[in-house]
Amino acid sequence: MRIGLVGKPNVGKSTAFSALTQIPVDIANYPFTTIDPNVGVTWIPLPESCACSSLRERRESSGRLQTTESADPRVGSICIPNSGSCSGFKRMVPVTLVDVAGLVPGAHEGRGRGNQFLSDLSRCDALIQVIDVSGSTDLEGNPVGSGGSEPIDEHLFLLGELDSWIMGIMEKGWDRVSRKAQAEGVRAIREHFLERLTGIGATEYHVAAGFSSVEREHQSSTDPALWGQEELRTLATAVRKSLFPISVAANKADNRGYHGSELSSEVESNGGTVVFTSAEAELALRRASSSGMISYQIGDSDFELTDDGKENLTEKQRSALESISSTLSSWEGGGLVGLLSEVVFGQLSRIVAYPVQDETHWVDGDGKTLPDAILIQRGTTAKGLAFQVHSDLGEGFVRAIDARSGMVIGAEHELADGDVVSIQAKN
Ligand SMILES: Nc1nc2c(ncn2[C@@H]2O[C@H](COP(=O)(O)OP(=O)(O)OP(=O)(O)O)[C@@H](O)[C@H]2O)c(=O)[nH]1
Ligand SMILES: [Mg+2]
Repeated sequence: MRIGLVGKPNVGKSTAFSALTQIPVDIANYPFTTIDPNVGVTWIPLPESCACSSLRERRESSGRLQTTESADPRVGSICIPNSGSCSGFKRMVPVTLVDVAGLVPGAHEGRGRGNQFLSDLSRCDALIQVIDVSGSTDLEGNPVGSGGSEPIDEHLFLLGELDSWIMGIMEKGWDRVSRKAQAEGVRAIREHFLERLTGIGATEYHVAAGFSSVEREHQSSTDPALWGQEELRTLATAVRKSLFPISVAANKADNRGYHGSELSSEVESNGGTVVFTSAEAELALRRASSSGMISYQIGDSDFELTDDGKENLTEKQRSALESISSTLSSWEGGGLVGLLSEVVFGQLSRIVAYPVQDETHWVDGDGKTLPDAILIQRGTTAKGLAFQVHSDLGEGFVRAIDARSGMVIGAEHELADGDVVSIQAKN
């Protein structure tokens, strides 16, 4: 799972990146602080309890495990994650974040940093646009104090730039291809687009979505060989929508309450979500936590002072942290982590599957309990999961076993959320 943080310069993309990944990066109140992209990993909790809670129940009811003691540091969890963690059956799974340079109007014509860096977004499953809702920066990211750009303008120009970028990729060689297509037919055109767009992650599915969109919106343009700018733009927009679903972090919300509903309706009508955030506030809590002053879980708005904190923080520092936390808890949506979870589990409809080797004990070859929690697309089959674990496992797939029921499942069986699956393959 890979998510890109995009937006105009100076909105808090790097601040959000740093709050989520705990990686220190350059943050400053002027445009183009970030030039080369930052890439890092953050962790989000699965919406449902980890499968180790079912395993624990089974073991307890068969008398093979005592009930949890109150002093258990893992609060009942018995899995051994290869990556991430699990405590109180709250299983954390990794999400890769990419924080790129700011985008300004006209980027596709080379303005600002141009749009070369957009290729860094190519393999992203979704984008989060960070928007400055405080009005403290103009469309180019210059600090203006107040009265900066309108959030809806910030959003629409970004969509336009992404479309122009995709269109620029599609247009290379178009004249030649459209001439050729007059002899060879539509297939040559579809192949051209696919060839041009695979580099940014598009498949036949995305190109087909683009073609359907042109058919709907330009009903008289039946011959693709004669398509001009308008049809190509419709195609680019449709490809962008299916390739890069977008949600919005309405950031710097600590600075000014923003009540515009125009942005929300635009984003939501395309399947996205808007959540109020203060990346700066979340980063401050995160820093206080890593310096040992407070105990704070990323994604929470509450914290507790540690003994160190009680001893070392001044009254002013304490009340600053408290005011940050009360601001964060006054907003719905769970801040940056809440937004990420909504993108992954809501907008992208990801569910989780736990591949194991031994369907009786739910362990891998090394005896590790439920080591992997893999995010899969809803509708993924048993064989699809096998491929996601390893191409050898997919190619040699023989059958799988649903470890919860003990039943054999075939290659085409669609997995459900939380399935524990043992895959048997020829080696
Ligand atoms: N008030 C407030 N300021 C914020 C918030 N998030 C970030 N900032 C400030 O906004 C400025 C820009 O933050 P960055 O994270 O560098 O922004 P960016 O979008 O990465 O900027 P570029 O890399 O230049 O595109 C910094 O001064 C941050 O401290 C926030 O939630 N509230
Ligand atoms: Mg930055």
